[in-house]
Amino acid sequence: METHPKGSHARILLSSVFGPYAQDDEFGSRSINPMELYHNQVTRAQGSFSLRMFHRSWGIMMIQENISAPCSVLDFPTRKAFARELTTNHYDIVGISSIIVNVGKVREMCRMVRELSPDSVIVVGGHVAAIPGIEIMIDADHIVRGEGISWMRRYLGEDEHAPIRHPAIVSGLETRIMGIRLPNRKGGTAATIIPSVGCPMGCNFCTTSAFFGGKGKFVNFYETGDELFDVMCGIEAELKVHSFFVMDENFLLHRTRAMRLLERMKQAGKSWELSVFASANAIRKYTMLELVELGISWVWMGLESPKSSYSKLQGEDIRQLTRELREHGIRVQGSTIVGLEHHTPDNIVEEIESAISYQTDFHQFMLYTPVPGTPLYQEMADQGRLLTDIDPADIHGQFKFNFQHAAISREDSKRFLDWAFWRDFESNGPSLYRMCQTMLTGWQRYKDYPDPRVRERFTREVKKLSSAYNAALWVMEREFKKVNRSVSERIHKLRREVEKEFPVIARLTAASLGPILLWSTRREENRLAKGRTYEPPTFVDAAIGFRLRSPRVARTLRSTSPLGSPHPIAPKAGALGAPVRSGLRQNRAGSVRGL
Ligand code: B12
Ligand code: SF4
Repeated sequence: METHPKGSHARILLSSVFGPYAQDDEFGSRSINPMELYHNQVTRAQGSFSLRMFHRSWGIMMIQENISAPCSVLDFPTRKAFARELTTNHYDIVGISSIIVNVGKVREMCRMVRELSPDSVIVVGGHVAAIPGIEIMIDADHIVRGEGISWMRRYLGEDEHAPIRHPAIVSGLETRIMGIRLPNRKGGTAATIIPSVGCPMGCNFCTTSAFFGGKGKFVNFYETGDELFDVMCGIEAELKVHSFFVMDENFLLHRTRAMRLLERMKQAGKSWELSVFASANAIRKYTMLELVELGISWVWMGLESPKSSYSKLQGEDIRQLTRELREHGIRVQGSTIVGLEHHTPDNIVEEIESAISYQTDFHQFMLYTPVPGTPLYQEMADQGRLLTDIDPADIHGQFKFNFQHAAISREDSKRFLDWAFWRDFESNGPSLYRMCQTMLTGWQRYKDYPDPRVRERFTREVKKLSSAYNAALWVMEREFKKVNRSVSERIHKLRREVEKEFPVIARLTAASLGPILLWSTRREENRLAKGRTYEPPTFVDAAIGFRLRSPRVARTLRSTSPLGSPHPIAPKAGALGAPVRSGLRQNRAGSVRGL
């Protein structure tokens, strides 16, 4: 492979695509597609109760940490900030990271680099590279498919097999719920840890599996539980966290690694909490006690329809598994695909109702979507079923089908999807309430557990439940009367239970904080109704040696420590103008009869 003539002396800029994101524009931003995880695809119908937060672009942070060349990361820039960076510093290499929906922004950024920094080599990586014919859609010198750390190391003439260093990443930023922005307290937010990329299961629609090699393949950054344990200890010390968001497509599939991690945690008395992604069959390889002792406190799993070819469990098994997990204090985030091949207008409502009846804490709904690079995309292309006039900015599973479904029209795909979100909210209540339920059950079950690590974890969690969350329950109970009285009664019952367990603190907080939260919730509901959206702040993690010329951009100079942590700059207020698609008011109109 060709290497850069300056090797490790090349000066590098790695950037994510520019914002704003949550508004419609000519570069492919869409109001329906904010730069948020929950509000984009999980709690989007939950109005002011939706969990709002941003996540940094971890792929380029990982690359930055694992090359020795001087490298700056620019995250969530505006177009202006990107232009300013290109003209303030001279970069030999400009790397752009993107997913498929943002290909229009990548095209514009390549154009800007050619104009403002004509000597720079342009490297484009991330999922956008999977688009067939991308080479002629954008003006880049290198398009990198798959794992980027090893590619960049090779390109710079560095050792691609050197151990992977993990940056200290705060998993979520600017968390907001019920109109309140939570304070950025050190250690208050989980750290992200990325043990591997890809998934060997190779489901034919799965873009992350396909991108990193497909069935039977994946890339492990940390092979063993020991390696993982050491990395986690480093991050724990740096960020003062006990809680980790484990960004691995199927963490529990790798049982030997997980069980060794548990052994090390026990030896060292680590009372960690892990939020993981795992398939149902992988979860079933563990007993509940193993999961609890390993600190699994949140699990994101596919709830494949038992009638689909992807199903890993039968319907009753899924129901039992989700119930069992919640009874052991493990929050469940279910993920349901809407518009599978066997779905028809006659059976889809029943299938969605069945998924909702599993009563998970969170529920993601996604349209069945052939994404470029996946086997499913190829199949659909071979069958001539891809809709060819769809803008890539609209192919993300939260809008409408991009293929000809046998029984469901493109327009109806959106209506079923929107209805699924609303129906889950209406019949199960806000996810915050469901989480509180799981937390209480877990605490009641494990408060006297012999292992002090486990007791400590549940006590930590329940502290929030007995204080601020109980005030939130008081608000949800009142506000939900307008939506579904029986859910409001369930919330009331839970609040009473919490107050029985913690009579003084819980009542006091509900009485003092409750009215304030009620006010902020209603204010937020009004803001959302007027079209308020939120944008992430811009970050510059500058390498030592780069100039700080722009007076408007405060940066962080990267420390030489492998765990040097990034900081935000120039926080930005939410942009007004986008139509709201969720909330207590709007969605009350959503009904199955409307379909
Ligand atoms: C965190 C995350 C987000 C964050 C945003 C993060 C950000 N700052 O951009 C949030 C939650 C906001 C988000 C939103 C969305 N996301 Co998202 N997200 C993820 C998630 C869960 C983790 C990404 C990650 O960090 N992975 C770990 C890192 C190490 O891997 P990586 O990013 O792929 O990077 C590696 C390589 O790709 C490569 N690489 C990456 N960049 C570059 C750059 C260069 C120069 C080079 C050389 C290499 C390179 O090297 C890296 C190391 O190997 C992935 C799923 C996943 N497991 O990856 C989905 C994923 C990336 N998201 C996806 C989608 C579709 C979306 C949304 C459209 C929501 C939706 N409807 O699903 C929105 C888009 C928002 C917007 N307006 O742009 C898809 C992308 C599909 C595709 N083929 O394009 C994924 C793969 C999920 C999925 N399975 O469908 N997302
Ligand atoms: S199990 Fe999940 S992560 Fe793995 S290939 Fe299937 S859908 Fe993708």
